[in-house]
Amino acid sequence: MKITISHIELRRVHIPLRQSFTISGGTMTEKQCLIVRIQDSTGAVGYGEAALSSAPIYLSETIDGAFAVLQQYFLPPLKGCSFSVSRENALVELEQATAYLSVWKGFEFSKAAIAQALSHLVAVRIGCSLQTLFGGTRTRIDVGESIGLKPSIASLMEEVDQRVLEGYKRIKLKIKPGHDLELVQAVRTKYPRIPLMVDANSAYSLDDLDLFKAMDAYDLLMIEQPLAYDDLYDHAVLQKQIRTPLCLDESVLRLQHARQAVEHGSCRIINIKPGRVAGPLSARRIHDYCFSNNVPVWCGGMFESGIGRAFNIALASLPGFTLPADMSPSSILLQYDLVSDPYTVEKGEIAVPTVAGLGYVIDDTAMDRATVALWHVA
Ligand code: OSB
Ligand code: MG
Repeated sequence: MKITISHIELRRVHIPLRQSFTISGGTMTEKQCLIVRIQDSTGAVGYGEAALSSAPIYLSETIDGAFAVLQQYFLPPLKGCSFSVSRENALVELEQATAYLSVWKGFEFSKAAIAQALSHLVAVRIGCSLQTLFGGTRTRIDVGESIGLKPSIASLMEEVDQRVLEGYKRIKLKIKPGHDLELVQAVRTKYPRIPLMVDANSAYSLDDLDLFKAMDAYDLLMIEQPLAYDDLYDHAVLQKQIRTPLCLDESVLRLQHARQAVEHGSCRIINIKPGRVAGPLSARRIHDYCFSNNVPVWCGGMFESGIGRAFNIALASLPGFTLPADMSPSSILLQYDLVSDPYTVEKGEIAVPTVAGLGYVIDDTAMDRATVALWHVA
């Protein structure tokens, strides 16, 4: 069948967080993101989310920059464009439909929003779930919680206690220089056996080697992105000197980086965030490479709304995603969601939707309430 894009909308949405979230680079009090909505000539609709932060505290792409680039470059060429899709060949056809984006450098989260919206639209038109579209097999996803930097160890322990009680399958602690070993020590002393890991969001350098050697004593599942956001080399130097596996997040933006990291020994685990790697198709390629090279992967998050999370869940159901995902539900992260039926986490697991399309129902009232800017391709 043929898909002809007739209408494209871009929104900036703001949703207050239930509690502020601090990583080594700064604090977020509000979830801000961009939502792309693409409609075809039959009236079918696809949504995608650029799950960014407003300040460049994670990577360099920001909401304002992404909005401008989507407006000026990425979205206009799609209007009026046509492509064929079939159930048998949908992923190849989606690759072709998004190939025009590859001439532009960077802006992975913006590209991801388009790839998601087109994937959603294709899933609707051919009548399959996102899981089926991407080739996922798992029926449930294991969930871990990512806990931000807290004002005190007592407040950190309170949140850890609650999540352990609720059955979350792994605890991830954000760390930064001066707030690291004592957090790990406190949690490990109280919970000798829970799967525990830390995420530094690039806050350290090789000068901190002794700290990472000391972390080897705490049986951590992994240390996520300790060194620079664009580094592969120093991570390999560090990995050779410690036992705990390193996991890369920020440093892997596409398949080539994953391959270089694995070949060079920069990490033993990769966090695949579909937004960071320019969308679900690229995420699948990285998964397939890691799966065939026995490198475990897991699905990271960027506090996506129910829209972005739908793609993360579908991808996390692929067979190589063997470690718990950062997939806490909107009920603990956001004041409200952009879907009316957000998923829940029961005993640390999420059921993967099997219905055709996104798997969740867009809440138009919530979407309008969250919208602070709206633009259409003319
Ligand atoms: O590095 O994983 C990260 C949130 C903002 C910026 C960076 C990160 C995070 C998270 C979010 O840990 C976890 C989630 O989406 O549940
Ligand atoms: Mg991370």
